[in-house]
Amino acid sequence: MKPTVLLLNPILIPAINDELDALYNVVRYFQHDDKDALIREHGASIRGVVTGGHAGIKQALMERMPALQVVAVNGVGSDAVDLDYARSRGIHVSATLGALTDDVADMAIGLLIAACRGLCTGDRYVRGGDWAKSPPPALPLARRFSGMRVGIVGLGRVGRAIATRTAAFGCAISYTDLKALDDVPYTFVADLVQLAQESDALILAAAADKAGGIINAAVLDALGKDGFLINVARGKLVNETDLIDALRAGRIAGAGLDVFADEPHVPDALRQMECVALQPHRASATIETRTAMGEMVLASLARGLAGLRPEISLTT
Ligand code: 8YV
Repeated sequence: MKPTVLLLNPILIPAINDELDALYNVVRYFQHDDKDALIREHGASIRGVVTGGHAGIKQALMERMPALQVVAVNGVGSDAVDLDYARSRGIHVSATLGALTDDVADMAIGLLIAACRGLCTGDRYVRGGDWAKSPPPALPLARRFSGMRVGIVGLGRVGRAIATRTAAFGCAISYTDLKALDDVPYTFVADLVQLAQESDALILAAAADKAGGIINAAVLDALGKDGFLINVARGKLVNETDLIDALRAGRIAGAGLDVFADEPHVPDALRQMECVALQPHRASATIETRTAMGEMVLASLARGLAGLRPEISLTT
């Protein structure tokens, strides 16, 4: 009999879905309205779970799956998984480390250019017919990206990939992390407020397991009226109320956001601001990366269900 695997979020690559269906009895959680009844029916037989980085899985749901052996996170963030509980039961929790690095870094650069050059505003201006109606250009001048002083919060895989990209744009790069890293040529700044003060753009690439709310009014004020905030990590790193206040009052110049505190709900205030470029948590959403991630998920499930440790396990 095929092992039962619970899919908490859709996988968008058809070939990965086909492979999952060929190997497992796949229960697609997101397709069912009565989720409680679904788990009552299948909970006892579920041996594997596939979830997204943002969705994760809580202890309460894992508790209803006594045969659970492996949780394959289709993403790199593990902040939404109750890792201690999984560890206590010997459940492997894998993540797709490395697979999405380049795409997430690309998105950070895209959002920064979009925010400081007003790309979304320009697009709306042309698309809405305003250009033809009101020549000469009625849009304000934008800000230059090349040569900006960039501060990176979290110099893990994604942070480093952002650094190499910004270096190619002639940017001066500083970063903060738990400690200075001795294998990078960038300037370490321990204090986040000081990093913000010395940066034209602050780019968030940190894990959010323990760092909730670190971007607050003090950090935004240090970034200053010409500064941009870019977030491709987790919404909860930012105090969204403080961010909205700072943007509204012109205490920072703009923001580029792929992630939010309460996805998919984005505050109206942010949706209405021209100085903000928005994305619906899509930094890893390319065919290439989602295929690579899906293959890692398949490999982790195969090993976990065979009683072996997946190549990457955060708990075992
Ligand atoms: C994932 C993410 O791609 O990797 C993460 O932690 O948040 C995303 O980039 C998303 O969870 C899709 O599964």
